[in-house]
Amino acid sequence: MARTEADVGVVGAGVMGLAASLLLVEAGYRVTVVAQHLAGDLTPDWTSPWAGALLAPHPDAGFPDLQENSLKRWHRLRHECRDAGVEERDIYEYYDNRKDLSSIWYKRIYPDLTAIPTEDLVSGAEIGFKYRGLIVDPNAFLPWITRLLKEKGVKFIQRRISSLDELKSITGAATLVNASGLGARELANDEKVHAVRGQTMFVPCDSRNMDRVTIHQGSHYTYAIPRIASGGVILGGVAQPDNYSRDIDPATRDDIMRRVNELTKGKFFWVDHKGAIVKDLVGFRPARTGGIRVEREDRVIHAYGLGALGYVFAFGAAEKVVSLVQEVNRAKL
Ligand SMILES: Cc1cc2nc3c(=O)[nH]c(=O)nc-3n(C[C@H](O)[C@H](O)[C@H](O)COP(=O)(O)OP(=O)(O)OC[C@H]3O[C@@H](n4cnc5c(N)ncnc54)[C@H](O)[C@@H]3O)c2cc1C
Ligand SMILES: *[C@@H]1O[C@H](CO)[C@@H](O)[C@H](O)[C@H]1NC(C)=O
Ligand SMILES: CC(=O)N[C@H]1CO[C@H](CO)[C@@H](O)[C@@H]1O
Repeated sequence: MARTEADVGVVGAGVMGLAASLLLVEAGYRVTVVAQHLAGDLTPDWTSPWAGALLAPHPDAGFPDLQENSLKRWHRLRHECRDAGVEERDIYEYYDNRKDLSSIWYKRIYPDLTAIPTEDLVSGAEIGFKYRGLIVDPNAFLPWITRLLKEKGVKFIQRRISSLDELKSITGAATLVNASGLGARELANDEKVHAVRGQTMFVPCDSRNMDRVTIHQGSHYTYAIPRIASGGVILGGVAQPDNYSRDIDPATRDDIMRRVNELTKGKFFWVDHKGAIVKDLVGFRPARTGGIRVEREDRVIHAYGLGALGYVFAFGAAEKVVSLVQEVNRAKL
C-alpha cells in the first residue's frame, strides 16, 4: 500500500496510544498500532492495567487545559458508552499540604465542588472537598477501546521495536506517534523519563453500591477506588520514585491497610489483607521531569510522560496529537 498522508503509525497500546488512535481514526486517519503489550497482558512491564483509576484532575500536575479537555471526553464516554468501564461517583479529596482551596483550579469544571467543614475532616487533613466525578476500570476500558478500534479498522501488531525507523518500516506510515510510556526513555532518548513505583491491593467485593472514592494527598498518598466492572475495590498506595522492585513489600500492605482505615473511618476493617482473596498489584508510573510531553519533532509526535495521571490526561493529550498530525500534513514535511 502506498504511503499516504492518511497513514499514522503509533507505538504503544497503553491508554495514551489507544486514546490517540481513537481520535486519529475519528479525524479520518488510517492507524496501525505497534506494541509489545496489549490489553489483557498483565505484566508490570507496562503501566495502564495497574491504575486505580480515578479520573480526578490534579492541582499540581500542570497542563489544566489538557486535563479539562480530557475530562469532557470521559464524561461523554460515561454517557454514551455504558460498557467502557467509566462510572460516576462522589469524590472526596483530602490534603495535608495546603491551607485552602485556591490551588483547586478544577472548581470551574465541577461547580458542585464544595469544601468539607473543618469538623468533618479526616484526621491530619488540612483541607477537604467533594464533587461528583468519574472513575474508570482499566480491565474494562482497555479491552473495550481495543475492540472499538479494531471495528474501526485499526491494525494491531504485537512486537517490540528498538527504533522509530523500525516503526516506520513496519507500518508504512509517514507520520509516527511515540506513545511508549516508560519505553520512551529509550525510544526518545529522554533521560527525564523515570518510573515512580506503585503498590496497591485489589479486594474483591460488591463495589456497585460503594458510593464514593476517598483520596488523601500530601505527606501520604492513600486511596480507596471502586473498580466496578472487576467487582472490587483498589486500596493504595505509595509513590516511590526510581524504585524498580517488582516484589510485594508486606510492610507496605500493612501500612496501606492502616492508612485506608484511618482515612475511611474504618470502612475496610472487614478486609483480611493477609488472606488469599486479596490481590497485590505493582505498577510503574511513567513519569517525566517537567511533566507530560506532547510535542512534534518533524514527523514524530511525542506523547509520553503521563506519570500518575495517564487516564486523566489521555484524551486531552490525544486531541493535541491529532492537531500536531494535521500540522505535519499542512506543512507537507
Ligand atoms: C498504582 C498506579 C495507580 C495509578 N492510578 C491512576 C489513576 O488513578 N488515574 C490516572 O489517571 N492514572 C493513574 N495511574 C497512571 C497511569 O496508569 C499511567 O499514567 C498510564 O497508564 C500511562 O499510559 P501510557 O499509555 O503512557 O503507558 P503504558 O500503559 O505503559 O503503555 C506503553 C505502551 O508502549 C509499548 N511500548 C513501550 N516500549 C515499546 C517498544 N520498544 N516497542 C513496542 N512497544 C513498546 C508498551 O508495550 C505499551 O503498549 C496509575 C499508575 C499506577 C502504577
Ligand atoms: C523499593 O521498594 C521496595 C518495596 O517497597 C522496598 O523493599 C525497597 O527497599 C525499595 N528500594 C529502594 C532502593 O528504595
Ligand atoms: C526509536 C526512535 O526513533 N524514537 C524517536 C522518538 O523521537 C525522538 C525525537 O524525534 C527520536 O530521536 C527517536 O529516534
